[in-house]
This record gives sequence, structure tokens and C-alpha cells, in this order.
Amino acid sequence: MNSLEYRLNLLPYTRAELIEMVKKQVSKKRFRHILGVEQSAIELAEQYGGCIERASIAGLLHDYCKEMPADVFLQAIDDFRLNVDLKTWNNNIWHGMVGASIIREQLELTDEVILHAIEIHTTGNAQMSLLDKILYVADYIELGRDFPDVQEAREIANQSLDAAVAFETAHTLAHLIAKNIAIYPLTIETYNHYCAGRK
Ligand code: DGI
Ligand code: FE
Ligand code: FE
Repeated sequence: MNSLEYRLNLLPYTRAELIEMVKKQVSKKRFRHILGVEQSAIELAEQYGGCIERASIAGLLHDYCKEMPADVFLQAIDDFRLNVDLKTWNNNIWHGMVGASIIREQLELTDEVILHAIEIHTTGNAQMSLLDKILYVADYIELGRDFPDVQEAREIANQSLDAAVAFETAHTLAHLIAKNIAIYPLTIETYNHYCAGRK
């Protein structure tokens, strides 16, 4: 994907400049994951008729805030007047839900479609856009991922994006429940809508 050039002016940077900025924010391992998510997101956008450029930017930025310390998120929740209930969660929830606001400000990204996909990339929600689904699924199936059900998830994603959202959500929930980890309310919304057929 080295030939991809941004033409939509969604960001004041080239893709190469954006990649350098992301590289400075995260560990080598996470950087490799991020490049994998970008690649998978672009492929899903090609297959399902999404915007390639938005898929690339969302993939490259989705975990931009993943390694930021708790105090940055707690301050951002105040600064951006986000719901104070967010303070009771942790980095796993903050890096998307709060990260989107940090990215909007720090990277001068104003495209709300991309920002929303980043915001809910961990949890999903009941009304996911095409880009929301592309990023949510790409994060799960990128080529660097190696867990027991990943091959099945890739095959399902090749057939139906909604089925892939459902598969990922059911498996993530089962994993969280098995470990007695608290479920973020949006994750339950995603489950009710995409796995249990509630409108
Ligand atoms: O950032 P990544 O590791 O690439 O992936 P992610 O953003 O999808 O998930 C980050 C972590 O968040 C992962 O360990 C699963 C966890 N997670 C997903 N849904 C929920 C959750 N954690 C809590 N507490 N509640 C959730 O609903
Ligand atoms: Fe993430
Ligand atoms: Fe990720």
C-alpha cells in the first residue's frame, strides 16, 4: 500500500508523515499491529465499497492513544467535557472513547466519520456505519493477530461484514465474561443489535 496517496484533504499530512507520527507514539509491536489494521481496513473497504482513504486513516490512528498514561485520559475527559462516567473505566475503553477527542485536537482531524470509527473501535455500538464496521473487524482480523478463532473470523469477514461484527462481538464478550471483566454498555448494545437481532 506504499503507493496510496491521500487526495481528500482529510488531514494536513501525507500518509508517510502520518505513519511517522504514529510510529513515535507506540511500541514496535503495536506499530506493526497498526500497519496490519490499516492493510485489513483498506482491503475491507475495497471489498465492501468503503472509502479507501478513510479506512487507511482510521486504521493508522485507531490505537494512537493506546500507550498514553491514565492521567492524560482523566484530564482529557474534563477538558473535552466528556461523560464523567468514563473516569470509572480504564485504558482499554479510554484509548478509543477518549482517544478520538485527543486525536481530533492533536492531529487536526475533523472528519467525524473517521473520529466516530476510532471512538467505538473497541466496543462497537448499535448503529455502526460502514467505516465503523470496517475498523472494528479489521482490528480483529489483521494478519498479525494469532488467536484460536482468527481464521474463522477472516473467512466470515470475507462473506459478510455484519456477520463478522457479530462473530467478533460474541467472542469478545465470552472472553471478557470468562475473565470477570466489566462489560462497557456499548459492547452490550452491539451484542443486542448484531448478535441477538434487537432493532
Ligand atoms: O487496542 P487493541 O488491543 O488492538 O484492541 P481493542 O481496542 O479492540 O480492545 C482493547 C481491549 O479492550 C481488549 O483487551 C478487549 C477489551 N475490551 C473490549 N470490550 C470491552 C473491553 N474491556 C472492557 N472492560 N469492557 C468491554 O466492553
Ligand atoms: Fe484498540
Ligand atoms: Fe488495535
